[in-house]
Amino acid sequence: MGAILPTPPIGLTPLSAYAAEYDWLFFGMCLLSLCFMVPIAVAIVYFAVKYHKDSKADRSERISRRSRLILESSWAGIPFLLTLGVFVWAGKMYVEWATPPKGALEIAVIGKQWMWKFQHPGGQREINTLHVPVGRPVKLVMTSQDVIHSLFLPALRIKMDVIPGRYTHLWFTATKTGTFRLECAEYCGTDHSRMGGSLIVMTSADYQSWLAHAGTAISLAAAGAEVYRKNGCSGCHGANSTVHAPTLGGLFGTMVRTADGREVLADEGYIRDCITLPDKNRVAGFPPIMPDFSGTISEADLIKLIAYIRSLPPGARP
Ligand code: HEC
Ligand SMILES: [Cu+2]
Repeated sequence: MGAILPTPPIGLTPLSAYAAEYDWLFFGMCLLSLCFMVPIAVAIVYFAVKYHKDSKADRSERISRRSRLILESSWAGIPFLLTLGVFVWAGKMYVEWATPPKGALEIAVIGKQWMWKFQHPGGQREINTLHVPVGRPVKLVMTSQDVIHSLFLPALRIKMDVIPGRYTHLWFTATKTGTFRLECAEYCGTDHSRMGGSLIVMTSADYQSWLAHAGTAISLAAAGAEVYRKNGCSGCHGANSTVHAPTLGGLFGTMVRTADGREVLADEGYIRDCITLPDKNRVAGFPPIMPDFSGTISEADLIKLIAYIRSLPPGARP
């Protein structure tokens, strides 16, 4: 694992074990390419000169079938095994990149022309600056309010598209404190080049005091309760409702059977789709009457609503 690897000698200092390992993979591939490219280039030039049309080089020697077989299988086989090794290493890193650990600190990210909006679980909001604690896994749950953006954190060697109508993820565990760059890596209009800011990694204690001073006493989930009430969700999903609608408490993370017979994981994206694209996943055993709230609930409110639904204990019907 990356934790035991020293920092590679060149380039921007990596800010996580993943980033350090990423650098080794990158330098390893460069080195491997050089190891093949240089001898092959030298051999091409050497043989081109030695056997050019008018040269008197001895061309009589014939290579035996057996040596040809050995030669050909080794120049096909050795690079194949080496690149397979690169593939396995990169595949392992991809899985690591794509699998946020359970219990990571979740921060909501909304990209818009031309700024980054961040919201912490306690409701603290910030623009173009992201404060995170050191040594703790952080998971970014990201969406866009307009066009496609891409959040790029060079020191962490991670980047992910931020897409309207969908949630994408990034996660990392920063290994040292400091201020690092944060950028949009997808051309998104006039001020794309200015759509950046900073990632500020703080000690756990500094982060806690930053949270305390950043205002907003109301958590994301509590703010979501207000969105839930305002939009009349309880009219159907509440305990006193006469409408036959599913219980939302305990829904998050379970598998839902849809009316057309599919099994869908109830993650952020699923709940979002239920609210903004209800026809996509009608729940089996219920009348298909969940209204379409697309366009009426903002991205920021959707994030709060999802936090609220996640916070409900199993069986709760508020
Ligand atoms: C008119 C009644 C009604 C209202 C209002 C309503 N829902 Fe629904 N909702 C339903 C019904 C019925 C279903 C199940 C059938 C379906 O998917 O259409 C459902 C399904 C859902 C699901 C999927 C549940 C599951 O078990 O997979 C979620 C999440 C959801 N609603 C959230 C909301 C939220 C949030 C609001 C308020 C913004 C809301 N609903 C407003 C009737 C309603
Ligand atoms: Cu952008």
